[in-house]
This record gives sequence, structure tokens and C-alpha cells, in this order.
Amino acid sequence: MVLKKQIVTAALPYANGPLHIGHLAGCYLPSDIYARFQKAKGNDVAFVCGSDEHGVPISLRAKAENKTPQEVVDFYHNLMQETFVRMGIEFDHYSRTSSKVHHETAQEFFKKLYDQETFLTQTSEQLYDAEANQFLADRYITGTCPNCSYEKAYGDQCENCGKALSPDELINPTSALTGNKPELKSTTNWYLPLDSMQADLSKYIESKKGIWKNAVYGQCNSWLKDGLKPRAMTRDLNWGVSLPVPDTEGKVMYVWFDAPLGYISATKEFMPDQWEDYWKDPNTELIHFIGKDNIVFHCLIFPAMLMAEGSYVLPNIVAANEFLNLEGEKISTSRNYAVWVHEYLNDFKDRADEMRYVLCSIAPENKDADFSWEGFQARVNNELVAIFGNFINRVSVLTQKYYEGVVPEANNSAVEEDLWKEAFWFVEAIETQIVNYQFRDALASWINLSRLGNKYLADQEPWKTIKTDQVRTNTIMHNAINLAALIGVYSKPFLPATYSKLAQPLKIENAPLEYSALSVPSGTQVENIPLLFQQITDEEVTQQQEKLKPKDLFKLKPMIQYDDFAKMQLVSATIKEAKKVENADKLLQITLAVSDDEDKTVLSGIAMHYKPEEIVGKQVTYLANLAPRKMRGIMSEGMILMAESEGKLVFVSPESTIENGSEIA
Ligand code: B3M
Ligand code: ZN
Repeated sequence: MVLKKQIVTAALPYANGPLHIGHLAGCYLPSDIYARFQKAKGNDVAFVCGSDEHGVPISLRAKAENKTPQEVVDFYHNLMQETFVRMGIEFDHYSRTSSKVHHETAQEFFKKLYDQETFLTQTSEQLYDAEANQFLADRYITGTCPNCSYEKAYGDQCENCGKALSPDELINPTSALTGNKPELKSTTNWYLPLDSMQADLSKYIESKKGIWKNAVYGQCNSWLKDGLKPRAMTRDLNWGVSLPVPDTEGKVMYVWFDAPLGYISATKEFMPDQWEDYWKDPNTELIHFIGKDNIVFHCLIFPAMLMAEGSYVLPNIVAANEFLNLEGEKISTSRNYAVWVHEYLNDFKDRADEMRYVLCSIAPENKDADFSWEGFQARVNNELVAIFGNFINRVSVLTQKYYEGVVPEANNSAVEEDLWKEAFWFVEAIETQIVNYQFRDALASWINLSRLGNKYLADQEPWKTIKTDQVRTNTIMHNAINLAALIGVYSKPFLPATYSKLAQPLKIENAPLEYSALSVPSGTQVENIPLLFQQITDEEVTQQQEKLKPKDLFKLKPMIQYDDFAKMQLVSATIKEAKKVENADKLLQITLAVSDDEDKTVLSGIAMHYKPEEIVGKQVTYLANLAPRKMRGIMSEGMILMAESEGKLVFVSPESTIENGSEIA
């Protein structure tokens, strides 16, 4: 078989926030499954990615947080890289666009286009902030939206009504840097002449008809129909890759010029001596995995850059996915409405494969999809646990019980012939579906193998035949073990951590990903397989659902003066006694020691949160001079301070025990 040479890329995530499950489902998980599969098939694959560390949002975020852009990207680059590892997303190399190799690669590429006069040079009037001594990128300009009158619309888009804008459409434009009114100043930038490349690009896109997804091909076509225009590849900014051209200080490459070149620089870092054998060999397949918002950049602009340069292969496949919603709503980084992958991994320790399974089973391949925690629970419990886990576990237990792990001989009947015919049919489906980028279907075919196994056991009932027919039992268990092994081998691209739990006990570490090969011959000593998955509990689901509810944000009350504060007498005090108040579910009657010889009685509404015996001996903060008030016939003298978070009450206590009656101010 002729082996393939492939560069598989996953979109470089912006280093200005953590990864959420939408990123995984739409890009990183499918690319990882694909690359793992192709490698297991023996193909020569370079799977690369890295952090996209340039662009205006990163500089704006840095400014807002009073940090340097480098500090911002360092933080998120490390977080994302670690998250990928924990999630089993196994790049051959994960780079970053602030790396030296990347800057050099992008500059060399730019220089070649510049020297061969690919670029159009255009001087135009751009908005400029004189005080900040800086031209203003569209995002740096805010003003009133001409469409909906929202006052904080950006120069490129109104986030209130969604309309795409250009800065000159804004009413009362102001600079986000200083709040000044920007002025117009002329500046020179370099443009990629997409208009004059239109014919070549059309031919290229036409050659993808029927190969790329309809949605991808269709989007490209509609851009082409509108007619391509020259597009600026440089920006007046100081965060980015600087231009290898004299007298261009204060200018950098447009982030969408340098970012896709990141695929090349990552390959270079991975294989310093061989990267050209991949990028410049026409037999290489270049395969990009992206989200749908990146289509134009990967299907038109990057190919245009590569065509203009001339020595590189062009993208063969752009596998673009739609978006993942969360509990019926759009995932939103700015509203903090997301399932953050690193938080998932903290909450569900060592359970990356559960999330991989669920996200793959609902991957937004042809339309937007929805993730819900109840759906997550159902998939894990009803499929991973009840079908796959159950089959593997039954096989493992019976093999140990009947044979002490030594695989018995088989004497196959027509039943087994049917079993394998069906099994191989599913396996063939997995293979075709993966190479056709249908990962949802491939996973469904894979779980069907375990359904088949469970049915085989249920029909053949080895637990009955063991009492009457040893030869038949041997055959059943031999086949069951081999089916488990086949399922195990094919779990590798989807569920890598699970595969490593199975492979050693089942002795399939070296089994090829090939469906004709039965991999566990009789006489093999297999070991007990540990339980692979646990049920997701209702409590876990509720906790995650709670996390998504909007939090009461901190809102500032009207200002007070120090004198207002000083009127309160706050002191430390210790709870001496506590008891329930009759006929009042919420109240505890508390006796507080405020000094060695003085006690106070306070009624506190914490009975739903604490049992009386739990709090005796606790030191608390006591508001002593609150006017006394009678409740349920008991006089309450003051108040104990509590903090509330998400419905939970906690005491505000001195950090270490101090003398009672000490002033708190
Ligand atoms: N960073 C956009 C994104 O994350 C961008 C992808 C670059 S791929 C070269 O949506
Ligand atoms: Zn608007």
C-alpha cells in the first residue's frame, strides 16, 4: 500500500482566553481523531498547531488588565498547551506565533512577496490618535451605531445589533486608547491583490466542488461572486510580526497574514531538516481543521498567499465545522458562558475520554449542535458505561472466572461467521467514515460493535453453556475476547486514555488498526481489565448546571463617608451556646461571649445552614450596637456577620483566634 504524507493542522487558538468545549468539538477533537487514525494506519503525518498570539483583541485585553501583551499570551499559551495534553489532543508539535522561528518564517515569506512585487502599496487616510501617537485599528474605535444607536459599537462591528461596520460609519467616533476624537492621517500599507488573483482562486475552488463540504464550497463561491478586493496585509500597530522592510516602524503584519504561516513554522520547529519535504512536495496532503468563521482565511486568503509565493502545496481539504451551543444558548467568552475545558478536567479528574466521547457523538459537522449536561450524562451512562464498558467488563470477568485469563480454543459455527461479518461491516464503516471526516458516524459505528458483543453474549449465554457444553463455551469466549480486542484497537483514535487501560491487559499493544486481523490467539494470557467508566451522577449534573447560571455580580452601592462606617461597632465574639427557636425554621438563638464576663443573645437566620452543635466554639464578627429587636418573644441584641455565595452562608471570622471584644475596623 502506498503510504500517504499528510500535514494535518488545527486552527491556532487565540491566546486571549481558555479553551471551551466548542473549540474541542469543532476543531481539536476531530483533527486529533483524524491524525491518530492516519498514524495508526501507518501514514506519515505531521499534526501541528500552536497559539495565535497576535491581533488587536490581545492588545486590548492586555491594556484592560494593565499587562503587556506578552504576559497575556504567555499565560494563555501555557494554559491551552496543558489543557490539550490533559484532554489527549496529541499534536506532534504545539508552537506559538511569538516564537523566533515563527517571526523569521513569516518575515521571510513576506519579504519574498514584497521583493517580487506581489503587494500593492496603498496610501490612505486612517484614523489616528495623536495623544497615543498611534493609528487606530477598527477595534480601537468606539462610537454610536448608525443602525441601533448603541453607544459602544466597535469600528468593525456593533455588538448590540450585530451589524458589520467600518469606523467612518460610527457617529461620534472616539479612541479606545485615550477617549479623544481621532483625526485622519495618511499611512501606507501593503495589500494582497486578491482581485487580480480571482481567476486562479476560482479555478482552485472549482476543483474542490463535491470534495469540500457544500457549506464550505458555497461560502467561497459567494465571496468569489461578490468579486474579491485587495486586502491589507499590514497594520499600523505595535503588537505583531514586524515588517522586513525599511522605514516601517509602528507597522506589523495583519494577524491573518502571519497566523496561517504558523502552520509552517510549527512544522519547521518539529522537523527542522525535513519540513520542506512536506510543505513543498506536491504529493503531500495539506488538511486544515477549522471552525466556520475561519473559512475565508483558509480557503481564499491563505491559498492566495501560497500561490503568490509559489513553492508550497495548497490546502487539499478544509474541514470546517459549525458551532456548538450550550444548553440551547450560544457559548460566549465575554459573558463567561461556557464549559471551560480545564475546569471540566478539574471537576472530572481523569475523565477526558468521557468528554471526548460525548463531544464527538454530537460534533457540529453539518449544522450547529447543542451540548447539555443531561445529554452528557445520558451518553456516558447509557452508552459508554452500559454498552461499551459493560461488554468489556463481562468479557473480562468471565474470562478470568472460566479460564483464569487463558484464551480458549474456538470451533466456530455459522453464528460466529455472522458475528464477524457484522463486526467487519461496522469496522469498515468506521474506516470510511473517518477518512470522510464523518466522525459522529464513525463513533456510532464503533459503539455498535459493543452492542453487537452484548447481543452475542446475551444470545449465546456462556453462563449457561458452561454447565453443559465446554467446547461451545470455549468458542463463545474466544470470540467474545477477540471482539473486545477489536473494539479496543478501534477505540484508539477516539478514546486514547481508555485504549491505554485496555491494551496491556488484552495484549493488543502491538495490534495494527486492521479489521481482518484477529488479535488475541488462543493460549494468550489476558489480564483482568479495570472498570473503565463510572456513571455520571445527578448531583454532578446539577453542579455543572448551577455553574452556568448567571452570578450576581458585584454592584457598587452609593458612596458613604468614613463616619458612616465608623458608626458601626464591630467586635470579635465567640459562640457559647446555640439552640433552635421553636416554630421558626430559620432561626437559631445564639449566646455570644463578647468578653470574659459579658454575654449577648442574638437571633440569627442560619438554622437551614448550620446545626446548633456545629457552631459552638466558633469565633465570629459581631455588630454590637445594632438597635435591639424582639423576634418570637426573644430580644436579639445585635447581629452576627455572614457572607453569602450561591445560596450558601459562611461566617466572617477573624483569621486566627483573638480576644473576644476586640474591635474590627
Ligand atoms: N486564531 C481564529 C480563531 O481562533 C484564529 C485561527 C487562526 S488559524 C491560522 O477563531
Ligand atoms: Zn447597532
